[in-house]
Amino acid sequence: MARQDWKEPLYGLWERYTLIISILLFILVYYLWMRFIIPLLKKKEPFFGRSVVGSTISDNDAKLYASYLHEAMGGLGTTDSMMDFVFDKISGNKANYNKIYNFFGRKAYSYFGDPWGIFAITNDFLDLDQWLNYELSGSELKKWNFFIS
Ligand SMILES: [Ca+2]
Repeated sequence: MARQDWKEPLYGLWERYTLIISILLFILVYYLWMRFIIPLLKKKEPFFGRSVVGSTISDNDAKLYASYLHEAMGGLGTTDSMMDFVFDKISGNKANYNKIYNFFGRKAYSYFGDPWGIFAITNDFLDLDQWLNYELSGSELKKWNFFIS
């Protein structure tokens, strides 16, 4: 009787920790699975770069703008100001867009706004055209449509 009196609270405490640790472990395993294993297992289609002949932005800038676009579209909704910034830098030149497109490559896309596609469904590695199509609508999409192939 007396033994149970001191054992029970300890047991309860232990239970609580195992629950927390189990949840954290589950999240960690899920994250690693989605982030590293799935992309390895998945056979991605070959990615074909587009012509950048006549582009006026440097490789470094294109790389940077690709990361801006990823950031602008990755979260919930779309950060319009960042999209506009890059749109202006492209300055109507399709080769500039293509350069950014090439650096963007294919990125995990999730439909409910987690920035890095951690919870993306297996097949959802999308190129920049596809990202824009999912993220933009109305006049915003019309603006970018000239570049999208
Ligand atoms: Ca988004």
